[in-house]
Amino acid sequence: MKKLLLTTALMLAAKPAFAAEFTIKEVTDYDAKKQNFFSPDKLTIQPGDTVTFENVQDEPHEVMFISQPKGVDEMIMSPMHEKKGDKFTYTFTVPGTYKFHCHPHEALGMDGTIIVGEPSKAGETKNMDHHKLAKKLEAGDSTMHHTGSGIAATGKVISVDAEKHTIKLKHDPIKALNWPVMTMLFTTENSVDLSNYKEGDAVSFTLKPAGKDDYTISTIKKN
Ligand SMILES: [Cu+2]
Repeated sequence: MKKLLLTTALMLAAKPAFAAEFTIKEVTDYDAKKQNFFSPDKLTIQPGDTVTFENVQDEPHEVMFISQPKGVDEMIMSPMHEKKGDKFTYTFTVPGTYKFHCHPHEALGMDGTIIVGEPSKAGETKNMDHHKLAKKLEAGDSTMHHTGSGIAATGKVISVDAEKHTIKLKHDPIKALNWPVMTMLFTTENSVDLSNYKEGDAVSFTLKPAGKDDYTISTIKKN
């Protein structure tokens, strides 16, 4: 009897008294140096704790886990958070290091890390290949509008730096990429002349894949 009580007491002690709940905000702040970010973007929690990702304004974000402990089989991803208050909650049970990004803002460096208990050691995590998944979806999507090897899109100019070949656009939804309306900074190919573009111009442009999940503008014209 005494031994049984002792065992029960040990089991209770080994289990956390309660699971904690955390919130990570999905923030867009056009005045900030980094315009799209998770806050906080680094978080340490304990197994059994829950994290809620919450959009704090009407700018779209989508959470995707890109690396996680090998023991976690599922793909952890939120639906597209289109508006303020949209949220996604996940309970972390497997210890280790989890890395995530916002899919639409990946190229803009919107990412973060959650450590559950202790960080994973080398070789204890695996990458989740959302890009492969996205390509598969793209291949089977007949609603895409491709011109040549590029992806056709439209939008409005927010700002231009012709010298640096960058242009900030508020683009319309781009179905081929599963992108909602977003304001994004794009780099163009060097052959594209941006010197005649200014704020407010309505434009059509073509995106070409450039590396991992980045896109450059290969052609642009005013509408
Ligand atoms: Cu985002």
